[in-house]
Amino acid sequence: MAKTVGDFVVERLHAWGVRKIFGYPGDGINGVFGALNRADGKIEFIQARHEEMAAFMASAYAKFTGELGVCIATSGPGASHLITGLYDARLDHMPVLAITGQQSRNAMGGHYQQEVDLPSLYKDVAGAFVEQASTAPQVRHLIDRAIRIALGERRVTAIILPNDLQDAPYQDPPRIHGTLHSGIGFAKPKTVPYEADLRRAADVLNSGEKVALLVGAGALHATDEVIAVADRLGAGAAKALLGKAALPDDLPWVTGSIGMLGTKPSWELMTECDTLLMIGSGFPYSEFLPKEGKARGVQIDIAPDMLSLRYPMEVNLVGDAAETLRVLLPMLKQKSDRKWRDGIAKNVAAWWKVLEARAKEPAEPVNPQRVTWELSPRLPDRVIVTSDSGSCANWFARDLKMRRGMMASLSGGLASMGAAVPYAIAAKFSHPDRPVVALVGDGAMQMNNMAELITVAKYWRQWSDHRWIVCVFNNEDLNQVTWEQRVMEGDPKFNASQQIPNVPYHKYAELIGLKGLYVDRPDALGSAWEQAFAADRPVVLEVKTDPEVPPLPPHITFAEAKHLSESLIKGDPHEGGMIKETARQVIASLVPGK
Ligand SMILES: Cc1ncc(C[n+]2csc(CCOP(=O)(O)OP(=O)(O)O)c2C)c(N)n1
Ligand SMILES: [Mg+2]
Repeated sequence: MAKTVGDFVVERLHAWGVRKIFGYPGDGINGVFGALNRADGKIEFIQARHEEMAAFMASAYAKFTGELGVCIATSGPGASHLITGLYDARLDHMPVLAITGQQSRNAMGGHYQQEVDLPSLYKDVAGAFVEQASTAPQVRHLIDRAIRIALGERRVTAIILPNDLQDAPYQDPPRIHGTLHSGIGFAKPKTVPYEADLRRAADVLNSGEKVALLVGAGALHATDEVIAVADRLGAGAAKALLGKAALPDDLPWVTGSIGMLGTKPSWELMTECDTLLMIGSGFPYSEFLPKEGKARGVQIDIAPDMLSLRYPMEVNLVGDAAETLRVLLPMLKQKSDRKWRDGIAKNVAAWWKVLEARAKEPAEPVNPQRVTWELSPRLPDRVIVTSDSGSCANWFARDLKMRRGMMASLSGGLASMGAAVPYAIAAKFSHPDRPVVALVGDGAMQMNNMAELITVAKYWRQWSDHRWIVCVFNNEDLNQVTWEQRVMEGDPKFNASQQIPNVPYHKYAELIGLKGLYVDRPDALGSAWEQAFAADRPVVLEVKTDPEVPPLPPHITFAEAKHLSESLIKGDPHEGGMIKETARQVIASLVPGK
């Protein structure tokens, strides 16, 4: 059989180093699937339950490996299903290539079945490069450009392949006018600022007396360098959500998460510092950074378009975090005054005690903070933790203590529900030897994570380490948003939109061949985690948690506190049960002035 365009696509992807593709089949892309089959395992195809989940997997695969993530889907509905997962990659700056089918070239423009204007649909999410192929000799440069642009610019790119073209004989571009002759390969450059700019940055940092660091995903590979710079500057460091694994939480000057899901010591660090060094972070909420003019700022980012966005920086350095900090370090003077750093460490130590007390507050039946509090000391080395969007992201951000060598991620920029289980599956395809834990709300389980457990049931036997645990926070509520309605809008809980059915997640796990555990007493949590980590197969650990424990920001504003009391007065359906000691204490400790 002559080589088809589909065969060439697979061969070229392989030549680029692609070894795994996440996706779902359909007749619009069968020409490429046939070629994948003929390639006899040169590229592993991983079958998701839904194209959106395949795109989340590709995004997470890029996060956990640092390589290109690839997803594939059929024309029409398959291609449109990919979109949310691709936006996840786009907003978190991950290199992902989407390959989709399309109707036959002869049918296009004819209101044909499953004909969607895919170049237009993909124009935003894959704006860096999206092309629909029309001839065989064009396909080579489409693949080469799509991959090089995705890797080089850390963007999403897309190639759309009409189904008849996939089956057409492959043809290299002829040597005539109007053809392209592209090649493969991309080597990541070493990006470091000029010395004069580093000196300007060093001057700002050397003249500060209270230096605060904010590290994000761009610093995940720069742990040693960040620690060395922080030690030299006597600084404290807060971590943006995607930078959770950039610094271990056992360092006394690490203040943990920042922002709505943040900690009090991070808030204090940012409000009291006189100098801010931001490294590899796109953390969005400026109100959690120093007041404009209160601190001098230096920022390091690999992407110029992320510089001086959230705070007007005095020195903006385009550079890789590790490389840049390494050359900056010798220019920094050792700070001798310990007062600032000792103060931060005192705040941090006190805060961990507050978190412990909050986790141990009684609740009905289990306090959700207790779930992550009990998990922290039991986390195995090298674990990968993922979280869904929802109230568990608060406990993931605040309560979970990361150690050196662990990884953690979630849908950061897009903050989409439904990402934790596909992320945790991609974690295993990235590092089959690492244990994996996913934290997920019940709403997100029902949305799509439950279906994706079937993917786990299909593949877990091929993972060298079988420890894969999803912890479900069953609170029969879309709780994060319920609290947003109360605190930010001053509205009572809207039962019609917020309440969700009770589902026996642990029993569902057993039905599909996984292990199910159920906990409805706080003192059973520790041993449940231990059982889950000791299991011989993936586990669904379902915990019945209390929806009345507020996942509030570390400082709520006066307006928010007022809204909250208004919603209570206006008759929240949970009014009776809600004004409990837990909620009252937490709120009291958060209202400024108390
Ligand atoms: C795709 C998507 N839809 C809606 C939202 C808005 N949203 C954020 S958190 C949340 C509630 C999540 O509920 P659940 O998964 O049960 O977690 P809980 O907050 O109850 O712990 C919603 C609706 C979102 N982030 N993503
Ligand atoms: Mg819930």
